[in-house]
Amino acid sequence: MAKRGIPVLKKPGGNFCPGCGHNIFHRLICEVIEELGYENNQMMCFAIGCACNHAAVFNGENTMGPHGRPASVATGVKRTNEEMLVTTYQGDGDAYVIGLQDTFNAAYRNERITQFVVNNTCFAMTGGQMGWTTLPGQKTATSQTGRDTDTTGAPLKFPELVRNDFNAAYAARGAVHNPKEIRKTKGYIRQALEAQIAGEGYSIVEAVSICPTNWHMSVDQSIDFLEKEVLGAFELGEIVKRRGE
Ligand SMILES: Cc1ncc(C[n+]2csc(CCOP(=O)(O)OP(=O)(O)O)c2C)c(N)n1
Ligand code: SF4
Repeated sequence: MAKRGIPVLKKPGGNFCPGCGHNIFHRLICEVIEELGYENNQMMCFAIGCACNHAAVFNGENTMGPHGRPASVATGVKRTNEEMLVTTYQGDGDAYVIGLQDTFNAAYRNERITQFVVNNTCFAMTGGQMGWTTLPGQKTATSQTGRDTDTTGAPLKFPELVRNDFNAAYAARGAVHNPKEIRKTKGYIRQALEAQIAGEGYSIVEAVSICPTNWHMSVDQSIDFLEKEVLGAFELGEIVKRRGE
């Protein structure tokens, strides 16, 4: 059997907590970029949050912007480098709360970029505050009696929003907590990047992920919570399929 190597874009090590889905999702993206032959012709745009730890484990070109702005930075890079594979690597707080305007406008304009977003139902790096992906009733640092959807709205499902209202090329939600879902998520990443390469328009892949540190659970308890609660609110699968697929 062929030996499985570390993708050239991925440095070993890193700062993610044990069990965190960030590292797995990030590695899958690195694998697919290399498999598509774009490791020397790509730009990954990121900002702040645990997602910014990506910089410690990424061997390729990347550029950091202010919190929430990766979609706008990626838009600028792509419009001036049309042949380059341009991606963002973000948390849900970055992409869907602080950066919702940037993410929304990039998708609305059908920019030829691909957004990768880790949905761990909170702002993780700063201590697990409530975000727009927090589940109804979920306790966080800023919803200590549980999220009240009457006063804070219901969980935001951005890929579904793209399906309903925009002309996006591809949108999917995967998970990375077991081998079956990891394999499927890698397929979604490939579809999203191939859509960009083919010039079909905006693409996004969200990965639902555990955050044992801010959920205040063990890794096993976190996986159980993810399967029983989080996946009940965030359905996995391809949400916008590529036209002609
Ligand atoms: C404009 C601005 N507001 C707030 C912060 C503080 N801040 C830094 S990281 C972070 C949380 C990021 O959460 P998320 O994007 O979900 O990523 P995760 O840590 O969950 O991967 C926040 C609120 C900041 N750096 N800049
Ligand atoms: S705090 Fe949560 S999201 Fe951040 S690295 Fe740790 S487990 Fe991952």
